Amino acid sequence: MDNFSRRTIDDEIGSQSLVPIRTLRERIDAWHKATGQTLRPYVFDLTDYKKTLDMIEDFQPDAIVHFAEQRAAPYSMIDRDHAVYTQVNNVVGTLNVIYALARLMPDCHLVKLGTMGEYGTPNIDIEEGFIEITHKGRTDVLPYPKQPGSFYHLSKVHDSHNIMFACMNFRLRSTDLNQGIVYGHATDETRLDDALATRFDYDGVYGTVLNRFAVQAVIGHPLTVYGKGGQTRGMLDIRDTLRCIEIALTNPPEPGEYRVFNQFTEEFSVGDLAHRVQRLYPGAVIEYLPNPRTEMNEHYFHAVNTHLLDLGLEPHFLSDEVILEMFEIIEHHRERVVPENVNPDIDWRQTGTKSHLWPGLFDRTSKASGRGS
Ligand code: USQ
Repeated sequence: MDNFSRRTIDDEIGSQSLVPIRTLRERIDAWHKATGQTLRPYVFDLTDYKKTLDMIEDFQPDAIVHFAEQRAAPYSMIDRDHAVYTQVNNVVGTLNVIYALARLMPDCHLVKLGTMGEYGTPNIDIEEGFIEITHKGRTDVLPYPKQPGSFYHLSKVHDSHNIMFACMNFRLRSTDLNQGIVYGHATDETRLDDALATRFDYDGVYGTVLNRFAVQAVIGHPLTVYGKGGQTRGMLDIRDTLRCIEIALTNPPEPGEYRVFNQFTEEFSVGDLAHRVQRLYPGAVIEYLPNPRTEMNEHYFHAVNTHLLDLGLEPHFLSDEVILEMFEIIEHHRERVVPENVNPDIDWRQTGTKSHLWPGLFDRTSKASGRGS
C-alpha cells in the first residue's frame, strides 16, 4: 500500500530522485513481466483506520512489512509543522496497523522498520533492543535506553514502545528492525528492469551520507562533512536490507513476542567515508561545515548486531567496487542533479516556520492517488 507521500514531498522540497522512478502501475507491470507475479496495490493513507482495516480484511496477510513512514531526520526538523506531520504520520499509522491486526489478524507477523538512531550514541556498547541492568541489588532485562537525535528518530522510539506494549497486551508478534544508514542504488530485483529502480536521494533533506558524498564528488561539489566528521554510525548495503527482511519473515517470532534486530553490517565514521570517496574520485575536495544538527561530533560507538548474522545474513561489506559503481550510475543521470539542493539548509535549532507542508500530506482521502508510486 502507498499514499505517494514521498512524491508529494519531492514537489514540496523541489527535489527528485537521481534515478527516475516510474509510476506504480508501470512498476507493477514490469514486476509481472520480470517474474510472473501479480502485485495488488492499495492506495490510501495509513492514518485512515477504516481503510487500514479494509485492506487487512481483504488481503489477509501472513506478514506485514511496514516501511510506510516519513524517514528523513532533517525533514522532521524543518519546523513545528514538519515535526508534527512526521510524528502523526508515523505513530498514528503504526497504531492503526497495530489495532487492525489485533482486531482481525493477531497472528500476522508485523515486520516494522525502526532505526539504529533510536539508541543515539551512548558511551557504552549498544545491545540488541534490551540490556540487563542490576540496580540496588536487583536485576532485570529492560529496553535499552533511547537517546535519539531528531523528531523523526523519536517517532521510531514511540513506535517501538507502542509495538512492544501491543505484543504484550494483544499477543501480537513483531520484529523491530533497527536499521542503520543504507547505501547503494540497486538490488538483484531492481536490476531486472529500469522501471523497478528504487530511489537514490542526494539532497540535503533525504540523501544519506555516502550517497550524498558520491554525488558531490561526481558533480564537483565539496564533500559536506558536518562538524569534525567523527560521527560514527552503523551502515549496510541496500541488498542486505532486503535480505534482512527476508530473514525476519522466514523466522517469525512467537505469538506475543516483540524482538529487535540491529540491522547494520559495519560501522563507519563520516570522516572515513569522505576520505574513502576522495581516494576513489581523485580531485574531490572535503569541506568541514558547521554542523546543522545537534549531535556529538566525536564519540564512542559500538553496537551488537548478532541476531541477523546468527539467522544466516551474509553481509555485502562496503567495497571500492560498490562506490565506483555508484559513480557510474551518478554520471549516467548527472543532468538530473539539482545543485542547489546539495547543501544542507535545515538548522536543527531553528524554531520559526520555515516552509509550508505541501497540500495533500495531511489528507486522509489520498488525493495523490493519481500520481503514481
Ligand atoms: N552527515 C554529514 N554530511 C552530510 C550528510 C550527513 O556529515 O552531507 C552526517 C550527519 O550529520 C550524521 C551522519 O552523517 O551524523 C548520518 O546522516 P544521514 O543523513 O546519512 O543519516 P540519518 O539522518 O541518521 O538518517 C538515515 C536515514 C534514516 C535512518 C537512519 C539510520 O535517512 O531513515 O533511520 O539513517 S541511523 O543513522 O542509524 O539512525
